[in-house]
Amino acid sequence: MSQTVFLINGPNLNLLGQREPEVYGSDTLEDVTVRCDRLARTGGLDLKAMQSNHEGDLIDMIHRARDEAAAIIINPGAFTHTSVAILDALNAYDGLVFEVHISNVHKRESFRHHSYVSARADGVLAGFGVEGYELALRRIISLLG
Ligand code: CA2
Repeated sequence: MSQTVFLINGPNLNLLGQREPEVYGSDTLEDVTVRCDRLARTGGLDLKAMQSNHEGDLIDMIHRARDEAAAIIINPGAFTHTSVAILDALNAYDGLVFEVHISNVHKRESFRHHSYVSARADGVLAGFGVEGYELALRRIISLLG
């Protein structure tokens, strides 16, 4: 049976492609998910994608990953910079974790420079636009394959 990768997106990322294209590009979250889904299948993996604006839902999904996923790709949105609870959930997960930010958070306001999630992540991509999700997935395919 194929191994599963969870693609988890946090608050406001449902608006991708609808606002601020100069920062986040013009692809929608659906576009990103379709591309990642295709790439995962090419690499022999299943992809399960979810987005939520609610911290508890993201934590519940990370808990589900403990039994269901070999890797997580997560863009926690603004919770990146605030959520010890998401870090705690990821610390209770044994698989691979890749943190993705569409924008280069280090080139932006100083409150975006710190990430709680990076303390757990096996890799961090920032500033590669939405291609960052596919780059993270390529790395997972090469590690799991
Ligand atoms: O660069 C990233 O991917 C971020 O995780 C995006 C978060 C931001 O708070 C982080 O500092 C960096 C914000 C997501 C908001 O997404 C939108 C997308 C399109 C239009 C409006 C918001």
